[in-house]
This record gives sequence, structure tokens and C-alpha cells, in this order.
Amino acid sequence: MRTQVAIIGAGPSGLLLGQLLHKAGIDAIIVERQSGDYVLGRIRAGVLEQVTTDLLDEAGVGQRMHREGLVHGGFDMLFKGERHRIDLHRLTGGKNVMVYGQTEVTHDLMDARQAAGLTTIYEASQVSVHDFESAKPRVRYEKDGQTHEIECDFIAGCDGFHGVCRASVPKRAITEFEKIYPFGWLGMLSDTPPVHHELIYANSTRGFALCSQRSHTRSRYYLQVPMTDTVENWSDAAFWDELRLRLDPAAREQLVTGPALEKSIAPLRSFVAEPMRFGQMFLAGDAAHIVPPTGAKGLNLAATDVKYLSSAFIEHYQDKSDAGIDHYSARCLRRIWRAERFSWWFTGLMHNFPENGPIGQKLQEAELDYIVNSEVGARSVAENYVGLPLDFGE
Ligand code: RFL
Ligand code: PHB
Repeated sequence: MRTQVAIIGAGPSGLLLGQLLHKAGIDAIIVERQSGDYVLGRIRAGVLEQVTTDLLDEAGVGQRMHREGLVHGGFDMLFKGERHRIDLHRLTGGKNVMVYGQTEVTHDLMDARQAAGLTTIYEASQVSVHDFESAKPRVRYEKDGQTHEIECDFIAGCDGFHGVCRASVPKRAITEFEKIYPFGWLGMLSDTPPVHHELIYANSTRGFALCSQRSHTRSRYYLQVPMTDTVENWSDAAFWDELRLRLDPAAREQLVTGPALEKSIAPLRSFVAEPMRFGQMFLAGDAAHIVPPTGAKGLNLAATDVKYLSSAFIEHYQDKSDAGIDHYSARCLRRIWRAERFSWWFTGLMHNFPENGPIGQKLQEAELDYIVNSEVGARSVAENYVGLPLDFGE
């Protein structure tokens, strides 16, 4: 088999890249380790920046998102038992975020890909990448007991944190920066009306909590838990009881409980691999970087990598220019580090760090008090939360 771009991974990065390349008349094959249903079963991100919604429109897959997604012009910060609204819309001169689940984004991209008759190879095993330092890279995989090979011009490593692309780069060619947090997020999805019409980020002495949503009838809640906890330790009742204890009295009153549709624990990590280009192979999305989910930046960063990568490939094929390809890594990393900084800072502000003792809690509360009562403090949070513009600082 031969293609122009072999994409490894059919998560949001790989699917979005495939769609943008297809729109530009560039040939791509996607190779995915899991089944389509498995990919759709992962409950993850919920908040899209405008840069991401614009990109989904550009890819021609934004219709359902505009119909069903919820536009949010603010969110609440809860500390010392009281809620304070961050007015994103006012503080950023009219920007909002879109609450629309990653599952739905993935669904829309899969449907578009299928409708266009494009090739995605699901349930491929033993995927491996070869000769990416040469002009003739290859991808090999096994499917139904047979070995297959794809010859291509470029490999796009969209295969997530545990993928094969980054792992195939010689250690001397890559530098990795990592911080692992001692706690995770226990997430619960339920068909209950959200406790509030906007998101609530809660700092409490019992640990962080987040009240999010997927629709007017489906809620997504998260609790900070030690990484030693397991999902089996947490009955639905225990989850609701603990959430209640981390909320303010009004929210506690409003909270509607019900059976969990899904529960899982996600570890929290800050991670960046540099560079993001290795000859003819490029990393994009979680394959190159991870942020703790507090700032809702992971999927949005993946989308901007894909924006830069698709433009670079389009420039290569249509304009015969490799400027985009040559700048890809530096361009992405500048944006990534800014989002890493915000996600790390917001995580530190909102979570409980027992090792910092009571003074740590007091200092967080003082900083939160400053932010919600200072125009400049609140604007800085808002500007980062809605997402910095694509050309910020350029
Ligand atoms: P993905 O989604 O991990 O997809 C990678 C795909 O590659 C496949 N794969 C392979 N395929 C072939 N061969 C191999 N050897 C392979 N190895 C792996 C995998 O099966 C998979 O299908 O990465 P991608 O596409 O870069 O997308 C990144 C996003 O999924 C991620 O950044 C976000 O989910 C992060 N995130 C959030 N991001 C936001 O922007 N806003 C949010 O509100 C938000 N909330 C979250 C989140 C992530 C969370 N978790 C679970 C870590 C909330 C949570 C709880
Ligand atoms: C979610 O709805 O899953 C979600 C929302 C905001 C975050 C993280 C996750 O910061």
C-alpha cells in the first residue's frame, strides 16, 4: 500500500488531521490499534476553545456541535464555601467556550470519514514505524494474521501518550519533561441534570471537585482522589456523598443524583517531549504532550498541533514549500508550554496538597480571593481558559 501521509492513531488528533488533509486533496491512511467502538467508549474532554470549534468547522464537521453543544460564557470558582463567577465573555472581549464531549467530536469525525469513503484500519496489531529519517518511511502492522506495509512520504504520530511513534525515536534524539501528581481524578458520568448551568471548579479542604456536563440532562463530575484509590472502592453513593461535601450549600441543595453510566480514575501528569519532528515523522496531540485536565487544554492543544501540521503538509504539496514543516516543532512547542504553564498553575491552585499543610490551603484561598476580586487576576485566568489566539506573541 502507498499513501502520502500515514497517520498512526484514530483519536481526535488523527481523525481531524485525516479530515483536513482530505479537504486539501492529500491522501492519508489511518492505522488504529483499537476498535472504533473502543475509541468512542473513552469518556474524556468536554470543553472546546473557539480555536478548536473553528477548526472543526473548517474540517466540515461542526454542524451537530453547533446544534447540540452548549455555549458557556463563564464558570464558577468555589472556595471557602462560596462561589464566584469568572465572566469569560466580558473579560475576553466576547469569547466563549463550547461544552461538547470528546466522544461526540470523535463520532462526528468518524462519520465524516466513513461518508467520504476514507481508509481507517482498526484493530491493527504490532504497529511499527520504520526509516522515518529517510525519504521513504514505512509503517508495518498485522491484521487478521497477516503482515501489511504502508509506504508513505510522512508519518503523523497521533497515537497518544502510550503510542509507538514517540517510543520509536532513539533516546538521544528526544528530551522529555515530566511531572507526575500524587492524585488522580475520579470521573463519573450520569443521566442527571447538571447541578448548575455552567461549570463549577471547587477548591475544598477535602480536595478538588469539578461539576461539568455533557447536555441539559447529562452530568460529568470529578473528584480529586489519591492514586492509591480504585474505582471499586467508590460506590455511586460514596461518590455523591463526597461530592456534596465539597460543594457550597446552594449547589448541595440543587444536586440531583442517579446511577453512574461510567466511572474511571485518570492520573494527572504534565509532560512534554521535545522536539516534535524526527525526519519525516511528526508527533501531534497526547503523543507529544500531556496536561493535567484542570485547564481543559488537552484536546484543544491536540487540535492546534493538527492545525499547524495540516497546514505544513498542504504547503509542502501545494506550494512546494517546506517552511511549515521546518517550523512545526518550534511553533507547536511555544503554544504547548504556555498551556502547560496554565494547566500546572491551575492544578496547583485548586487541588489539595497535604504535604503543604494548613498554610498551603490558606495561601490558595488568598490567591483565589485575589483572582476573583481583581479585574487583572480574573482576566488572566479567563484569557488562558478560553485559549490564547493562534498567533499569540508572534
Ligand atoms: P488519544 O485520544 O489518546 O488517541 C490516540 C489514539 O492512538 C491509538 N494508539 C495506537 N494506534 C495504533 N498503533 C499504536 N501503537 C497505538 N497506540 C495508541 C489509541 O488507541 C488512540 O485511539 O490522543 P489524541 O488524539 O492526541 O487526543 C488527545 C485527547 O484525547 C486528550 O488530550 C484529552 O482527552 C485531554 N482531556 C481534556 N482535553 C481538553 O481539551 N478539554 C477537557 O475538558 C479535557 N478533559 C481530558 C479531560 C483527559 C482526561 N483523561 C482521561 C486523561 C478529562 C480527562 C479525565
Ligand atoms: C469534562 O467535562 O470532562 C471536563 C471539563 C473541564 C475540565 C476537564 C474536564 O477542566
